[in-house]
Amino acid sequence: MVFHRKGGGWLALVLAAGCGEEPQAPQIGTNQVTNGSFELKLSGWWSNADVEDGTVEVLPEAADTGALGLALTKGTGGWGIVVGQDTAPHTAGQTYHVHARIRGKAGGERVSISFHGQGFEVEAGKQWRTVERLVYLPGDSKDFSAMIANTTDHSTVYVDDVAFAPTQVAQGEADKHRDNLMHNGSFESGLGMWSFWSGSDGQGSTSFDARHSGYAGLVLSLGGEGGGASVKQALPEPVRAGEVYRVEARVRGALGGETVSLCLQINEEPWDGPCLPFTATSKWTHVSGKVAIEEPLDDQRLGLVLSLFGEGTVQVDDVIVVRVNP
Ligand SMILES: [Ca+2]
Repeated sequence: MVFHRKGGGWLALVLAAGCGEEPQAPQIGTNQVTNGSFELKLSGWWSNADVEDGTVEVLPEAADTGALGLALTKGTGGWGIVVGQDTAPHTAGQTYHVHARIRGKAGGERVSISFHGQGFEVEAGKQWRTVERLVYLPGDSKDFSAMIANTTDHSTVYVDDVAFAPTQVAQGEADKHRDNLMHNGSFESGLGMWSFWSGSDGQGSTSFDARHSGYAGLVLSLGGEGGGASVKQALPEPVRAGEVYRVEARVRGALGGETVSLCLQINEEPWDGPCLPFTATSKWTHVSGKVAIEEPLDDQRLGLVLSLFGEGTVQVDDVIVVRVNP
């Protein structure tokens, strides 16, 4: 995903594309955190260093740019050593852009970043890396915190240039569908609300080239190790026996012949639930079908799971789940 900040850059992209109807790249607004560069030491930030086994320091060797940066050192107690900042409330359906520069003292440290309760995890390397993600906030929330945590025992993570900014994104077909039970079904907010899983070497990301509508779509790929790669999103409410859902998605294979399935699946062993298996072609295909909820799944919380099986790459966009009966 390529991001464009307000002013400069975006106009050039429109002119280069030569078309006024090109979908709009994410438009990043004003940063909501103060002192994200830690030049004012820990001003504006709170931490849990007084209750957890670890330290929160601002040090010259933790700086990527400027004079100072943040060092989060975790011991063995608790979940993680955390810094946070309370920011202005969001409204339902808003997207935020998250930016940070991160480096691990040893490399391989796990870093958890969240905004208003929507989070993700990244791994630090021994060199500075840019973490840049979109998060999607489905509803109102009582949690207004922006948080960064080092969750790896006996390790130190350096952090600099932290920003959380409200972001305008394009609306795809799945977003415009009034009864869609999926949030961010057109992947305009990156993988916001979706969890990616692979049992082997699978990858999941969003890109402009994978769009069917809007500005972005999902790319799922698997290498020679096979197995599977999936994205999953929980339905907002438990399902009832006798209900019928229509599930649909737009899918295009890199070569054609890739094996994909769309399932409504329970979120625990034995992973039961109705599925629509299909084979991708090299052109966009509208996969659509109805699935019925049977008695054993009554009152269970299901998720939509879209999976790729076997080596290959598929593009996916506009995932829609609608309850059609009763
Ligand atoms: Ca899209």
